[in-house]
Amino acid sequence: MKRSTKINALVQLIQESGKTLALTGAGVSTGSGIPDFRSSSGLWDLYDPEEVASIQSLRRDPAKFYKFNLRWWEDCLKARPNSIHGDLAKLEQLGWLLGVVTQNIDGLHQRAGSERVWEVHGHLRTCCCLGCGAVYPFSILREDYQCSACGEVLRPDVVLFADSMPEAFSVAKNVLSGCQLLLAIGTSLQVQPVAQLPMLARRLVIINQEPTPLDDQADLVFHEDAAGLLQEVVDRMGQTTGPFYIPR
Ligand code: CNA
Ligand code: ZN
Repeated sequence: MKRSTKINALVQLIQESGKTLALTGAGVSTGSGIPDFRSSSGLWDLYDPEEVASIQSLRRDPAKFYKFNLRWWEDCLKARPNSIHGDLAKLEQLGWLLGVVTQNIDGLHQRAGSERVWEVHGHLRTCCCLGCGAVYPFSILREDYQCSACGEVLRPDVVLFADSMPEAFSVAKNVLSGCQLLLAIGTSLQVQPVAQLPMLARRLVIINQEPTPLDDQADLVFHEDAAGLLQEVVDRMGQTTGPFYIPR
């Protein structure tokens, strides 16, 4: 199918859908300078995730865990939203998108203006104590990773390997029920259980630079930079409002 025909089909799917959501992954933030995990230049090509980002590695050697992870988390906190975050926020404001379910922990959707964001792999706003459960602002980890109340190790409120899923994941599943169109953007769809979420939507569009295991099940697949594609979608829809539009 020609690219312009596919874009027409995508615009039509969005126009006909009464409930569209986006599911985003690390690929929406590579344009903000945060490397993803699974591209050929991704972080997991250089490091073993079990070794550096599991709850076991935190318990085993917290100093090493924080030395490695704080570096890329600080990069996330310093990064600025890019046009993909901006275009998704715009589609939400226009009422075409109900909101964004994201695997990212960088908070860039909210900083770009998205109001309904479900962070299924956690975030970098808080951390908590593995011993007593006390909650602290994330920034405390720059100084110390021990709980001032009980002395146990603090953990970030991001999902680590071998962790159970946070409350936001069940909420996202509920939000996705009755979803007519899911736009999976910049995600390799290889991480469980998030990779099961697309099955909850009636129609699926995948926008990812590389093939994903769910490409066969999608109604449309775009293997390209999501930035250019979303720009074209917003150009086409930017003058109109959708089912979730709230006049302000
Ligand atoms: P992933 O497995 O690294 O996949 C990212 C995908 O995005 C790859 O298949 C790339 O080909 C694709 N991609 C990269 N740039 C673009 C682009 N501009 N347009 C379209 N596609 C692009 O990442 P997932 O999110 O699927 O995996 C989930 C992990 C990654 C979650 O646990 C995240 O927390 C974790 N992660 C998050 C961040 C972040 O918060 N920014 C960064 C790195 C990893
Ligand atoms: Zn404690």
